[in-house]
Amino acid sequence: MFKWKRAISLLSLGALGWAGAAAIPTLLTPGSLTIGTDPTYAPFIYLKGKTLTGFEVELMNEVARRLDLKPVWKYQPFDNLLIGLNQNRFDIVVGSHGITPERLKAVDFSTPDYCSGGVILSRAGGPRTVADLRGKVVAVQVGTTYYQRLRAVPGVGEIRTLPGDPEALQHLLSGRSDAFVTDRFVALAAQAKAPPGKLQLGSMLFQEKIGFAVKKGNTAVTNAVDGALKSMMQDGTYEKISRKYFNTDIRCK
Ligand code: LYS
Repeated sequence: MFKWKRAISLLSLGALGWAGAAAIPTLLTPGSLTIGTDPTYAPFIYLKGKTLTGFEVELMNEVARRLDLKPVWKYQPFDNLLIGLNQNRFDIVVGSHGITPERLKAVDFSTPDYCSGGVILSRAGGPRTVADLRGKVVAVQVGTTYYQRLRAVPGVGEIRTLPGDPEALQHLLSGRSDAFVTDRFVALAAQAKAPPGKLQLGSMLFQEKIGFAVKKGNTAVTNAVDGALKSMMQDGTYEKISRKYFNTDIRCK
């Protein structure tokens, strides 16, 4: 018996594969999606042993699957990611980048893949509000929106910029800083990992839309990724991945 269902699904798979490859003539390596990232940002992008994992990693691997592309991940420090993108090292950057007017001058962004914001994290008894930061030492990762926003807070004693999020957290845990400003979900994950009662979350300083960065004018990649992301948001895949990490759906409302 002729298997219609199978024939149709094979046909559409073929069409999808063809459409995916044909629709992105600007890929650095045909058939692959070369992705730049900094894997030090749990629970969004991190290494479990040698395996790269996290919310944005799972999202992008699924985007690549839907576009019939092999995801090839390359690691760079956060501060070099957008520069590397403009030097044609990657097709796309997955770095939990906030979509800001400054960054939009240098790169394009996908539609936001989640919404979050910067929060004050401190040791129990430490600063919780913006007013509490007066005269205090605050750790933050270099090149981030947290650094940018913190600079606008009047009266902060000292801003310590650290190369990575883990180093900034260490600064706070060891008492070299009074507070650490980072993403709310990163702070929640750090709090859960620390000894019970050691860390507390304070006020949210600002909210931001996060997106994947693509080289300016590379609309073939941006449109393909947006299309895959949209289908994942519509068919429940996005929500499933989001609930796995956060117990809630973190798409921008
Ligand atoms: N969302 C922040 C930003 O856009 C932090 C990004 C990830 C830092 N490892 O700068």
